[in-house]
Order: sequence, then structure tokens, then C-alpha cells
Amino acid sequence: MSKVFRNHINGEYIDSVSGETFENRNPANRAEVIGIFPKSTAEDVDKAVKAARAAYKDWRLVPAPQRGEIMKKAGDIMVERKEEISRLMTREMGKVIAETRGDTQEGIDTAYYAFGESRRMYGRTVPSELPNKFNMTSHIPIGVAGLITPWNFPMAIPTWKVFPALTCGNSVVFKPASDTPATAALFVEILIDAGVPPLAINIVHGTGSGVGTPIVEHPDINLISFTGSSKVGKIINEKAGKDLKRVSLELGGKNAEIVMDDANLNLALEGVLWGAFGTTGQRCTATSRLILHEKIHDKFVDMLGDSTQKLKTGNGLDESVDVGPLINKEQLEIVHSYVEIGKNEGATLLSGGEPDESEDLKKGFFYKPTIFVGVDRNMRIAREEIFGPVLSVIKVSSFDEAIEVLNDSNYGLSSSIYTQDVNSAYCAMRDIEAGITYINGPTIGAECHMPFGGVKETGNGHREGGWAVYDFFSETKTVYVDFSAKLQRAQIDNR
Ligand code: UN1
Repeated sequence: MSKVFRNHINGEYIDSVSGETFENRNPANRAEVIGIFPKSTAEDVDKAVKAARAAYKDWRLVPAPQRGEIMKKAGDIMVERKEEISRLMTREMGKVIAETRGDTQEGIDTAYYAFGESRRMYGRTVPSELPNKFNMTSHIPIGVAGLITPWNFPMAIPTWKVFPALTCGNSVVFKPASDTPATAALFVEILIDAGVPPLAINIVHGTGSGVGTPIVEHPDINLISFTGSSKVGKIINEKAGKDLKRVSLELGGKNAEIVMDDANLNLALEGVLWGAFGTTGQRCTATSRLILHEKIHDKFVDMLGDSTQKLKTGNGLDESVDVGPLINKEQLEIVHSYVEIGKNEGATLLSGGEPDESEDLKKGFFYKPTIFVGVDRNMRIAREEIFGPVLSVIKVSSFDEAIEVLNDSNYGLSSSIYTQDVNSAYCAMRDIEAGITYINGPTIGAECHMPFGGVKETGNGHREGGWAVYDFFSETKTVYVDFSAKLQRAQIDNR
């Protein structure tokens, strides 16, 4: 019997109003059902928003350090249950167990950061231009937050949104990706066990159109935080913009690693393998373009081809596996269609380029780590986000050309340069158009206490992570206290 999950709405575990359900299966082994989940609609969302609105009344008045202590408790429970969470996550979305342990750890780190931040959330005191008057700002909560999360970081990304949203005093309606509802359900269970008021955390399972759209359009949701594709992000921005909702969008990427002729090539090689094929390339921070200086191009391509052959594809629960499956059939088809596009555009396949259907992998959505060489920057495989294990190698003849090619993209999330020249490194930090730049490190590896986000079509200027996300989840209240006991007119009486 498969485990049956329910929504958590108004402090209760309940079925969807329609009674419909959907099934969630292991992408490494289609025969394994992870669970049955409610397929919810606008009616369920409405109930969740009403509960969250009711909870907000009291939750906003709980002192922030006390809210932070609940987040710490959630982090403690995640420490105790780390292995269980990580194994479930691998079964649910496929990435290898070392990575799901990292994903869980990122959630724990985010909980502890929230605990610390709950005692800061600094406002400012500022001198007044008038005598006997005191000026200050403070952070105040906003209301009900609608949080919509993707499947590639089933624990980390929900924690990036839920912990700061709650710590700032908002209540939450949370819609996890329909490919990873079990990890999300476990997270909500942990939050409730930690002491989050049950009405303040509501989870509504279902599809983007069934649940995501009603969240974005609900008049009583004040802010939306979404991580996903640029295509969906644009639609959300437009819909939410009509009601002037605050919206944070964390969208696509086409991240590049530059390897200069003076780079430590072994280090750069390790970086690109991890950046391109970690999470089977299904990260918005994945390395999907490799820009090689012509002087090391041929040598590096040989090294890359050899090392890629050695990567082991398989079930992520096997500790010796490097690359897990893709998330679902649709994603497998998208990845393969891009491989066909690349071939037709004239790029040369160095490795991979087809589903991995060796005996024990037939049960899942496995795809061989794929590398194209001879890629021109104008090819679609060099410009469009593929979200799979496909790397496009582009040759350049100078540092300036490398930066120009890297910046020639509609996206601007993460970036990386391998060089031992300090001047080039500093120029790259200044000139690369991306929210994140790594020097001598791969494009992946964000830490939870640093701002995370990108430029151009990667987002709308907000940042997750670190202190920056606390600005998104709160309003700035400006307060003037006049203790002069008379009317003092600013700009007039002091002139
Ligand atoms: C994402 O790709 O959607 O830096 C998030 C990283 C991770 C987070 C990635 N810590 O790759």
C-alpha cells in the first residue's frame, strides 16, 4: 500500500476539496511509488489563505527572537532526521545521496541562520533635522506569503523561503513542486513539531495551474516568492503585478565557467565536472557553458572527455554513483531534443548524447553525461537553459573575448573563472554580468548566509539567502517620535 499524504490546512491534515489525487514515483525506478498526494484547486488555496490570515494576527506579535527559537528547533530536528530526509529526497527526485545530504544541510544552516538573524533584523536610528525628535526604522511583517518551490532542491529551497518568511512574522501558504511533495510534507511536519503555530504553515499540493495560479491571484496573499523557469516567472510577475504584490523571482540560468590559459587545469576540470553534472545538471546554477582559452583548449577537452567517461550513472542511493536520473520523462525528452538541436546546429558530440538504457537503468530516466565541442555562442545549445547533463564547449582566443562570450546571454545567475592571474580575477569580478561569480571554483556551491540571485532574465532584482532575504520578507517602517511638545514643521521651522 502506498503512503497517502494530505494537505496541511487550518491546522489539520485534510484531502483536497475535489478528492482527486496524484501519484509520485521514484525517477530512478518507476516501479516504486513514493506516495499519493491530493490534487488541489483554488478552493483548497482559499481555505489555506483564510487560515494563514487568521494565524497572522497573533504570529506577527510574537517577538522575533522567540520565532527564531522555533526555527532553531526545526533545525535541530532536521539534524536528528538528516539521514531519513536525505534518503527520502534521493528516492523522490533522484540526485545522489551525498548531494541530498548537502541539500538537507543547507536547510539546517538556513534554520540556524534564521535563529541568529531573529535577534538582529536591524533597523536604524538616524538623527532628526529638528530638535527633540527621534527618527528610526524597523522591520515589520507583511502578511500572508505564497511560496512556490521547485523540485531540484526539495528541502533547501523551501527552507530559503519558509524560514525567513516565518521569522519575519509572516504566515505561509506553501506549494511545493508536484515532483517532490514528500520531502516538502516532511518539512512541514518538522515545522509543526518545532512549534510553528499550525495555522501559520499551510501546504497545498498540486500542479502549477491548479494551485500555483490561485496562490498568485489570491487577493489576500501579500507577497509571492517563486523559484522556477523564466517563462513561468514572467507570467507570475505579470499576474501579481496587477495587484501590486511584492514578488521575488529566482529563475533560469545559462552559467559559464571560463578556463584561462594560466589556470590550474586539474582544478578547473574537477570544477566543471561537478558544476555540469552535479544534480544531473538540473540546477539553475549548473555549468552549461565551458569557455576555454585556445591555448589549453585541445588538452582540456581530452582531459574532460576521459574524466566524463569515468562518471558512474545510477541509483543515487548507491554511494559509488556520481550521476542520478533526470526528474521525469518530460525532462528526459527536453534534454534529448536539445541534443538533436545541437547536432543539427553543427556542434560535435564529445560524449553522451543519449538516454542510458543499460540493464539496471532501464527502470528510470537516466541520460548519459553529454558534452558538445565546437559550439558557437549563437547556437541554441549555447543560449537556452536545458536543465540536464549537457555541457557546451566554446573556444575563445583572449580574456576579453571570454568575458564577452560569457556575458552574451539572456541570463545572469552564476559564473566562474579559473585563472591564477590576480588582475584577470579582479577584472572578471567587476565585468561579469551575473549575480554570483566564483574565482577558481565551479558555478555551484552557494552558502545559505550569502545573497543568492541573478541579473537579466534570471530574476527581478531580489535576493534570497543571507540578510538580503530578510528585506524581502518584511516592510521598512519609518517612525518619528517628537518629544518637543510642540508642532515642528520639517523643512520649514528649522530654516
Ligand atoms: C539551484 O540551482 O536552484 O549553489 C539552487 C548551489 C546550491 C543552490 C542551487 N547551493 O548550487
